[in-house]
Amino acid sequence: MVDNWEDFLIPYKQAVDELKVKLRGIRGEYLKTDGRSPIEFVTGRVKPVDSIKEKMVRRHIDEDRLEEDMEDIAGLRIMCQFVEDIYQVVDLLRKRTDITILEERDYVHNKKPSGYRSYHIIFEYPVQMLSGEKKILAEIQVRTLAMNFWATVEHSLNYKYQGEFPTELKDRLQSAAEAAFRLDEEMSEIRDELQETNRVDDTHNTRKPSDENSNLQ
Ligand code: 0O2
Ligand code: 0O2
Repeated sequence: MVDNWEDFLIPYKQAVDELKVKLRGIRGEYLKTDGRSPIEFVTGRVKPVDSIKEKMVRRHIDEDRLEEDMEDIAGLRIMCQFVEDIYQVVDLLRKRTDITILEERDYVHNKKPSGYRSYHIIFEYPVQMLSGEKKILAEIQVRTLAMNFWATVEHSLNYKYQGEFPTELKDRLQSAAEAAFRLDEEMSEIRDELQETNRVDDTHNTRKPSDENSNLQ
């Protein structure tokens, strides 16, 4: 049993705070070295006690098994501009030595029935407590800005609606999720075409002097 929720959540809060600093640090490092980062912004939260209790009932999780069975008490979100950035961030997370990945769920290419898309990573993270090291479970959701827009609005509609959506509204939410994904695909295509245009321009620019030289010969 959890005697004191505030005390129980201390290592989770510590983990969220530490990981926000670390992940925002990666963004800073990218911006400094490359001028652009696959991480647009990072948010994080400790699951509120009411939501923990609601999920315990919904998922039949025993209070004594919370630490082992509830993976998202500490949750972070990484927002990216492009779908490709999601996989770059995931690769980066796989290489980190401060987190031990236990499970990956690719809802980007295997969307949930609701239309939801994101890449979820469940991992173990060691927190240094007064009493020594404590390993906790945590979750990082990696998604594009468009996926985040859809999930945020759908989540708040769901919350307000307090129950199952009528079928017609479910269908419309699913097609809104598809529209968001098409937007992601279109933005990636535009980026690729711009890069191609720049590459061709660069090739022309670097060729010019030698072209001029060959004219001189
Ligand atoms: P900046 O300079 O505003 O970018 P905290 O721990 O207090 O820093 P907290 O309480 O976790 O932040 O807030 P939250 O909601 O998790 O937001 C964290 C960061 O994400 C903040 O940036 C927000 O500005 C940024 N953010 C939230 N929503 C959006 C959004 O829709 N678009 C963009 N681009 N950023 C967003 P910083 O790093 O605190 O500072
Ligand atoms: P929060 O803090 O409100 O975001 P379950 O929680 O049982 O549905 P499971 O199998 O434990 O799911 O994990 P899953 O499905 O990999 O991830 C659950 C989390 O993903 C949810 O957390 C949401 O954050 C997000 N998510 C999954 N499906 C949807 C969806 O259809 N719409 C939106 N908006 N978000 C979704 P929680 O528990 O809801 O917590």
